[in-house]
Amino acid sequence: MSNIAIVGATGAVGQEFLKILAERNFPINELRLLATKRSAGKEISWQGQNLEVQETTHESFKGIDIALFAGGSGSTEYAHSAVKSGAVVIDNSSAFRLDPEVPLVVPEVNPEDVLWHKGIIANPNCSTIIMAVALKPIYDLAGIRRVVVSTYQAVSGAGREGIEELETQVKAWSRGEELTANVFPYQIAFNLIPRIDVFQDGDYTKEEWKMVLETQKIFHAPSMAITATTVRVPVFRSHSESINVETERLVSVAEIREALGKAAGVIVDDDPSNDRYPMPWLSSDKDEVYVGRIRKDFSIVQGFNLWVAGDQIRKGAATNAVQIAELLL
Ligand code: 2RA
Repeated sequence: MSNIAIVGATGAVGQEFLKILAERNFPINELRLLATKRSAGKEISWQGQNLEVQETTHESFKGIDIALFAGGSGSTEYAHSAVKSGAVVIDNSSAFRLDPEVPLVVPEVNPEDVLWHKGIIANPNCSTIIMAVALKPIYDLAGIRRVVVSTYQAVSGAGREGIEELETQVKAWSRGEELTANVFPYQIAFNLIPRIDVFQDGDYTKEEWKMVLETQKIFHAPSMAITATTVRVPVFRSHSESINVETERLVSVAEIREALGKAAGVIVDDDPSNDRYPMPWLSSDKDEVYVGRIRKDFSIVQGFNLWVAGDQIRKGAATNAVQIAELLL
């Protein structure tokens, strides 16, 4: 039985941690809920217990075996203190993901990397996790030379505030009122915004660079050519991704579909004649990554197209982190 701390326990991902730990019957002796001063004192009911949220301090981790960090600035401030107290940190922020001393893990892809952690294990970005789960069986079957991905990312990727902004704008629209944008740079209701996070080198956004660099690290494939365009869409939950893959070796669509069908964490939902394909409606509140629209890219010799949908709060964050914790048991 482990002593577990959740840092950021009151946010969207923190709340999902509680749900997933309960669903998966994670063996817990003590569960310590930590958050900012503003949330300290709140009571959260979990598995028949009333747990009081404590303010996160550098002394909060005494006796903790595994500290799950939901993300945000708390990671850089407290992760090393948690490690010094003897905890293994599983961090959902981007702070340590590209640190060569920190493994970046998707359990279906590179579980063995937890073996070399030095106290911190990084949870990849949600859109990266969803893509990596879908790419893994193709990578094992035929190798991957190049990936071109476009994402369609739910507003809940920006947290509870993102959900509230879409709801408010849709209600204002239905009443014929003016729509205001605060969380996103423009109105998101009935709109698409091709910008997630800040713009960086080459006019790629930070989200797009995450997909490129994190995927190369997870697959230990720095030469895997990847380009990404990440887009915010007016969907509440689940990220969808259009993925074009060029394989190293010649394979058929049937071989790819078969490999995906056998892959851990994947559900193939691909029957165009019966209008079956992945959608956020189907993938939300699930841990599996749904893959469909599997077809040849006729424009190149070894090209394939996939359409993927996955719950970015579950598999894209909380479930992936808890699965990493399970690897430590
Ligand atoms: C987003 N992946 O969707 C980013 C952070 N969760 O906003």
